[in-house]
Formats: sequence, C-alpha cells, structure tokens
Amino acid sequence: MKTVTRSTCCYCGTGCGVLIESVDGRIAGVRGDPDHPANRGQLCSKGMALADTARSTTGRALAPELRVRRGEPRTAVEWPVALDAVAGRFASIVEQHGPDAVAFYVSGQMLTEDYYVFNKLAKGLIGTNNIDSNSRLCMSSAVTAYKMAFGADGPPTCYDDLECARTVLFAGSNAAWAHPVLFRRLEAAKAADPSIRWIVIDPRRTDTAAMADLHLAIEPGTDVALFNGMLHHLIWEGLVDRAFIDQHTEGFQALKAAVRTFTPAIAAELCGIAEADLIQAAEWFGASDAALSLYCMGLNQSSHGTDKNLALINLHLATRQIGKPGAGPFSLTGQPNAMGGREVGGMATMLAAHRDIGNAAEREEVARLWGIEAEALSARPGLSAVDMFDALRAGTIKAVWIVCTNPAHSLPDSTRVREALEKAEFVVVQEAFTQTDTVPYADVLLPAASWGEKSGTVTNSERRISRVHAAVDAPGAAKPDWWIAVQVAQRLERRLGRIPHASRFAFDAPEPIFDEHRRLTEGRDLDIGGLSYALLDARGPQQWPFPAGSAYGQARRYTDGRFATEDGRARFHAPDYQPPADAVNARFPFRLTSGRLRDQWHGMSRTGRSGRLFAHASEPALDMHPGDAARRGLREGDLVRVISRRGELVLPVHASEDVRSGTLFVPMHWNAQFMSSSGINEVSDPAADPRSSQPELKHAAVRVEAVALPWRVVAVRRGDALALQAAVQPLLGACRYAALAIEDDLLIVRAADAAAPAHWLERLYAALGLLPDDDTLEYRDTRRGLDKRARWRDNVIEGFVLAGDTTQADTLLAAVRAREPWRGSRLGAFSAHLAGKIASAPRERIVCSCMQVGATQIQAALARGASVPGLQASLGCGTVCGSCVPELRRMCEAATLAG
Ligand SMILES: Nc1nc2c(c(=O)[nH]1)N[C@H]1C(S)=C(S)[C@@H](COP(=O)(O)OP(=O)(O)OC[C@H]3O[C@@H](n4cnc5c(=O)[nH]c(N)nc54)[C@H](O)[C@@H]3O)O[C@H]1N2
Ligand SMILES: Nc1nc2c(c(=O)[nH]1)N[C@H]1C(S)=C(S)[C@@H](COP(=O)(O)OP(=O)(O)OC[C@H]3O[C@@H](n4cnc5c(=O)[nH]c(N)nc54)[C@H](O)[C@@H]3O)O[C@H]1N2
Ligand code: SF4
Ligand SMILES: [Mo]
Repeated sequence: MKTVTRSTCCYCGTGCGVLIESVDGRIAGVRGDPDHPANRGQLCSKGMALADTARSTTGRALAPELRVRRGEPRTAVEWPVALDAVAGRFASIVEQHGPDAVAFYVSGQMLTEDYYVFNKLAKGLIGTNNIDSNSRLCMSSAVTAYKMAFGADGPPTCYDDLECARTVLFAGSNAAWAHPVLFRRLEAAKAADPSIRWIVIDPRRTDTAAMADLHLAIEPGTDVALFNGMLHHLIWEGLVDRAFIDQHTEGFQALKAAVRTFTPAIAAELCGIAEADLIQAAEWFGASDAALSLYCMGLNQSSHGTDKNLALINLHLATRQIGKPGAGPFSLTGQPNAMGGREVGGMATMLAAHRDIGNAAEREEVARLWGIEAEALSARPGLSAVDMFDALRAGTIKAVWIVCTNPAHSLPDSTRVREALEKAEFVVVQEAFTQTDTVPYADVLLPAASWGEKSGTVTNSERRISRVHAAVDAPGAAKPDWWIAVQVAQRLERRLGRIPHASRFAFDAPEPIFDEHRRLTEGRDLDIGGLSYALLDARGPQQWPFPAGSAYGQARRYTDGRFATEDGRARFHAPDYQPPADAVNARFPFRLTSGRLRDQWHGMSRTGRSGRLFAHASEPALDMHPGDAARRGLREGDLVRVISRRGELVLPVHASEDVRSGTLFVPMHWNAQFMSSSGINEVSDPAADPRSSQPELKHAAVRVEAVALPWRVVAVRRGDALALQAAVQPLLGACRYAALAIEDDLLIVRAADAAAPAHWLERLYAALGLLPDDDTLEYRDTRRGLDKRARWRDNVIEGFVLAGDTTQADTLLAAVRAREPWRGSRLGAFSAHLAGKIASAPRERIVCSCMQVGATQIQAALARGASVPGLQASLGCGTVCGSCVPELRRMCEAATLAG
C-alpha cells in the first residue's frame, strides 16, 4: 500500500518540506512539498537522494549493544539491559564524583522534543550543565553576537527577504552548495531583476562567488578588518543613518573611534584585496535600499567569530539595514534544528527558552516550571564542546553520552578527541548508523530511529517551526531519541532517589514534550504559547514568536527599531582585528581552510550510502593554487602529507585556481569510514573564540610535503556496496593513503603506500570475497611486486584487485560497469593490451546528479557553442533540482573565455 507522509528534509537549515512516499512500510520516494513555505516544492541534490539513502538497513544500528570490559567486543542486548546499564553507571558516577563528572554531547540534528528531554535530564535531574552540542562548532558565535547586539538570540530576518533584497552580501557562506534551495530563490530574484547586486566575501572562488558582481577573496580570517574598513568609509563619507543611530543604538562613538585606524587602504591591505573593491562593497551596501547579509561558517568558525559577527552587525545598524523588508544580518543555520536546540537551551551556557544559567531569577523560573527546587539547577556553566572532551581526557569528566553527532570526526584535533574517548570510563553512543568514527569507542551503543522514522518538530533558519512525521517504522529495535532519554531519566529518578509523586519524565509521545517546551517559552522573546501540533498540522509551519491568541507568527523582528535589550536600544561593539590563532610561519606557511561539498553531508553516514551523491566528487582532495603546486613540483593527483602543529594526513593534490596562493582547502566530509585517516580534523585547530567557545575550524597553519608512495592498489567489487564498505573499512588505516567510493552497487578502493603492508592484500581479498576459486583468476609476479586478481560471474567480470601496477584500472572498471559478457581470454584482463579491447571509457565526474550528466558531455556541448539554456534543453542537466546550475554557468563562462 502506498502512503504519502508530510515531513522535512534532515539536512540543512533551509528546512525544506518533503513528501515521503512509502510502499508496504518502506520509503520508496521523496518529493519537495509544494505547500512548504521554505522550498515551495523544490529540493536540492541531497534532498532528491533521500530515498536512496534509506533504501537499505545494512549499516543501521538495529539493537542495543553493550560491552562489559574495554577491549572486548560489544554484544547485542535487550533494551531494558542497556537502559539499566546506562542509568546505573551514570548514577554511580554522579554519586561518587558529583553531577559534573558526567556530560552529554548532543546535536542540532535532533528534533526539538529530543533536545528538550536531554536538556531537562542533564540540568533538571542530574543537576549538571555539562550538556553541549555540535552547534558549538557551528552557531555559537552567531548566538553570542545576536545576544550582545540585539539582546536576544534569533535572526531578525525571514526568507521573503531573499526576494526583497537589493544588495545581497554573502559573508563566509557558500550557499550555492550549503543552502541550495535558498540559493535557487536568490538566483531567481536576480534573474528577474539583474540590478540586484551580489557581494561575496570568501577566500575561495566558490560556485556562490562565481555568480557575484563583486567577489572579495580575502585572506582567511580577515573579515573584521574588512567590515571595519567598510564602516570607516561609510562613516567618513556620511553614508550612515545618524537619526537611527541616535534613537535606537548605544556605543556608536566608541565604535567610531575604534574604526578610525581602519582606513580602506589599511583594511584592504590586511585582507589582501584591492582598496577600490572594499570601497565598492561599502557603497553598494550602505547606499542600497535594502541590504541583506547571509553569513555562515566563514564568520562563525573562528577564534574571533563573535567579533566577525559583531563587525558585520555594526554595518547593518549604522546604515539602518535592519527591520525592513530585504534588509538585515541573517545568520544561516547549518543543521536542520540548530534553532530548536537554541530554543530549548540545549547548550552548556544557556537555559530553556533563551534563559541564562548565570541569572538566578531565570534559574528559579525554570525550576518552578519543572517542579524542582531552585537549588537543584546548577549555577555553574557547563563545559563547551572542546573543553568537555579535554576534561574527559584529563579524567575530570568520567562518562559521556553522545547523541546524533560524531565527535571523533567533527571536533578539531582528532588525536586529542580519540585520547579523550579512550580515557573515558564510560562512553554511550546513541546512533542511527554503525559506520562512524565514534561508534568504536562506545561501551553502550543505543540504536536510534532516524529520518523518516520519527516525529516531532524542527525550526529552520527563519525561525519557522515545522512538523516532522514518521513515514515508516524504525528498523530492528531502533527507538526515537526522546524515548531513550525518557527511559533512562525514569530509571535515574529512582536510582538517585529523586522520586516525585509522578515522574517528571512521564512522556509517552513527542506531543506532551512539545507542550511542556511551549509553556516554558511563554512571555519570552521566542514565545510560542500559541502553537500546538494540531495548529501546525492544520495550518502548516509557523514562525516564532507566536504567542497565545495570535493568528500568525512574526516574519521580521525589530521593525519598530526596538530591540530586545532592557532599554530597547541595540548595542554597537568595537571589534579589533586579530589574526587567526594558529600562526603562519616558515615551517607552516599555508593557511588551510575546510568546508562543504555540494553532495555530501558532514561525516557521510547517510550521504555516503548513495552512489548518486558520490558521483560529484568521488575522492578527497587538497585544493592548491596551481602556482603553489608548480613551485613544489607537485602534479594533479600527487599524494602529499598535510602537516600541522597537531597532526597530519595524506591527500591527493588538486590544482585549482579557485583558491588563492597560500591558501588550501579540504572538504570536511571524509573520515576513517571512507579514508585512511579521520580526515581534516587530524590537523585542525581547537583554539576557540573566548566569548562563544566556538573553535577555529576554518583556519590551520600547515605545510605540505610530497610523499613517495609507489605501491598502489585499485580494487573494485560488485555487490552490497554498504556491506563491502563495512568489510573493507578496517583495512583503510593500515595504508598511508586509502579512500573508498560507492557507485551504484560497486565499491571502489584506492590505496597507496611505500610497500605493501603485511598481510594487507590477503585481508582485502577476503573482505571483497575474492578468494581463489574457478571464477577468480590470480596473477602474481613477486619479483616485480605485482599481485592481481579478477573475478567473473556468468562470464561477466564483477570485481578485481590490481596491486603494484594499476595501469589497467580504468579499463577494467569500465568493463565491470559495462556488465557485458567477457570476450577473449580471462588472462587478458591483466594484460597491458586490454586497453584497446574494451571500448567504454572510465566514468567521469557527474555534474548533474538528477539527470546523471557528466562533465565531459557538458564540455563537448560547450565546445559546440551551447549556453546554459542550451545545455538544459539538449542534455537535460540542471532541469530538475537545479543544484548544478551554478556549476554549469561557471563551465559555460570558462568555455567562453577559452574560446
Ligand atoms: N552540502 C552540504 N550542505 C550543508 C552541510 C553539509 O555538510 N553539506 N552542512 C550544513 C551545516 S551544519 C552548516 S554549518 C552549513 C555551512 O555552510 P557554509 O558556511 O556556507 O559552508 P562551508 O563550506 O563550511 O564554509 C563556507 C565558506 O567559508 C569560507 N571561508 C573560510 N574561511 C573564511 C574566512 O576567514 N572568511 C570568510 N568570509 N569566509 C571564509 C570557505 O572558503 C567556504 O567557502 O552548511 C549546511 N549545509
Ligand atoms: N574541519 C571542520 N570540521 C567541522 C566543520 C568544518 O567546517 N570544518 N563543521 C562543523 C559543523 S558546522 C558541524 S554542524 C559539525 C557536524 O558534525 P557531526 O555532528 O559530527 O556531523 P554528522 O556526521 O552529521 O553527525 C550526525 C550523526 O548522527 C547520526 N544520526 C542521524 N540521524 C540520527 C538520529 O535520528 N538520531 C541519532 N541519535 N543519530 C542520528 C548520523 O549517522 C551521524 O553519525 O562538524 C563540525 N566540524
Ligand atoms: S536545501 Fe537541500 S539539504 Fe537543505 S533542506 Fe532543502 S533539500 Fe534538504
Ligand atoms: Mo554546522
């Protein structure tokens, strides 16, 4: 039976509505919800591939698992056993060492209801504020700055501003890839009115930057100098709004004095850009009828992230680019429910509903609403993400419960994080998938229901709350996150002797949790007292604030110039420019930054399951300016060591004009499930912003050294690609470089080392099911270090390993893909002459994910003079989700320039 369920996409903070089609209890398809105000039916390449990622239960966490002693494997247990174990260990540690000896590390990808229960469990039951979230790595600088400038946390803007803006300033945001559906809306607005101006501030020429009228390719970390320089120009050219400044703000004089030294010439010099470009940006911004800035990790992930945010907000306040349609500082949230987490106060430094831990009256309010003694709420702020793992490493925190995040991959300085997880007395990991870098450290693995299987609410970037509905049952014994937290909380109430007449965790469904959360917001700036599941289901997603009795939520805030501070005035702050924490010098001459690719999501536990999503970028790479590469004698694809003060990893070089000389870029996604190391955070810098505690994930000083790894392997195998990945993954770390990719039902392995690691090939053969038999042919030449195997089934080649000499890899891969009966001798598979015999070319990079159109095809059409509409008409690329349109446009421009 086919059913359609209305829900939201589980990826970015755009918060697109989806319609999930399920047949006989399995997810069969996903479409954009035409009635959802965020996306009006559109989805990006990742949203389009959601059903593909939900196709199989291979690799899902299906049963609770427990290990009795470190070093021993975990075994599957029944839920009550796992829940008793977690409650028991947490209770005994709390009894022995106090509440601050335990910690929770949670996630902006949990639903609001999940978040609410965990926050109440940590703060209201155990009495510790040691609950922090991966949002610390993501949004905390934006939160801190909003609070400092406006008195409350929440974007003043809404998505309709995307269509009203006359100048759009992207600061450290690659929205073309990270918020594609919002980008579609911006593209459409600009196409309808080409006088709309785009300014992009990004050290790299991203797909977003390529579409800008002005791209300021600043040196990483110099945004404060840039914004101060722009403000200097606006002040001295009389382009600020004096009346607004006088009536609605505080602190302008101090700011004016502080930016005096930031003349456009000096600021431009610090940023490494032309002075004229800085002035142009200032004038387009200041003189615009409506200037909207969209900012993201390029600002937040910095040791001065709060200052970067404040310096940008200063520009908005000084020119009154706020509180009117199309204007305002709009922090784009990364995760689907980063906002929900902020609302429930699910971080170490806040309390429920935008209350502060340090404020005794606000603590009392929360205690009263939770029905507990005021003293039960700790006044001591908890430890933020990086400090939490340091405390675990130091032994002051004994136990951690990790939910819906993968810190072994995503926190900076992986070595330190791994040490922390090894040192911890007790690690609980609540996960939907088993293939993550954190799962191996779990003493208890709690299987979580995931996207499509759970219900509740999420809040997107524009403060809009949407309902999430379950379309199918969770596989195996997996349970919703809130349920798991509730079960442990009820046990802890008994164990810790805090037994009220009725449990404070008597939740049997998400709805009563939402209702309790809603009551905590009443009278606050984010008041959602007027919302209910029934209203959201009947009238669709709503923006907050939405107090009782209102008919609509509020689209824009501060339209009357009254801010959420006590006196109603916004605050200017005077940020001084500071360079990034990790100093660049002769030993570490490069600035390394990191970020996202279009078709992958974070640690790839979901997107890495889809061959479609791998086709845009199938291998990790280090982007380096061609001049920098040439000076070091490096060619495309050469393997290099990327070394920082903290660690290193090996990556292939990709020469790219998109990064400036001296800057490097690596995608954040690859980790030990798909490559030989934990990825980019092996080298990244945990130095954090002193006010927001957000680490500087966008900057590390590194050096790059060529590394000779002549022993190469390419292996391909057809089968259950996810099962094959799980089988091969444990081998990756043994090689200096190794990477896995999935392509339909193929697993592709690439590896390199100085020489074959002991017994590695035997293990690879076993993992790939290539043990000797009648259909598996082996070729060995020990003297020349060659070892090759190929396997046929019904005379069709379905896998091979080439070690020592990989020259035939592309040809053999093409043969595996072609699935045609094998012609000629099987031994010929290993012959260098094979190349001529098999016609199909190696598969290329797929640019258009929906229509599976590759780069070569597009180049060929461009060579014949095609335009973007021409490509769309002839090849169909860019006609479905549109995520590849920016890239098509770039390819078209490049072809025009070349021609
Ligand atoms: N495809 C995809 N989309 C995603 C995600 C994903 O994993 N994949 N994750 C989601 C999440 S959680 C987040 S937080 C967002 C992140 O969304 P974005 O922040 O837009 O994405 P990033 O690629 O992390 O970084 C943005 C840009 O910052 C630039 N940058 C680096 N240093 C600086 C600097 O000093 N100043 C300036 N101005 N720019 C700098 C980088 O070159 C990069 O292009 O994406 C969300 N959307
Ligand atoms: N170098 C570098 N590092 C970065 C960044 C960067 O730009 N550069 N960006 C940072 C940012 S902005 C972010 S947001 C973080 C993201 O970092 P993480 O939070 O580690 O990213 P994910 O891989 O999305 O982790 C979510 C995990 O939850 C699991 N999961 C999925 N659904 C559910 C569910 O319903 N319940 C439970 N319990 N589990 C589930 C997934 O399988 C996945 O393993 O990375 C940060 N790290
Ligand atoms: S833009 Fe793409 S990833 Fe983000 S919510 Fe929409 S469909 Fe999902
Ligand atoms: Mo994020």
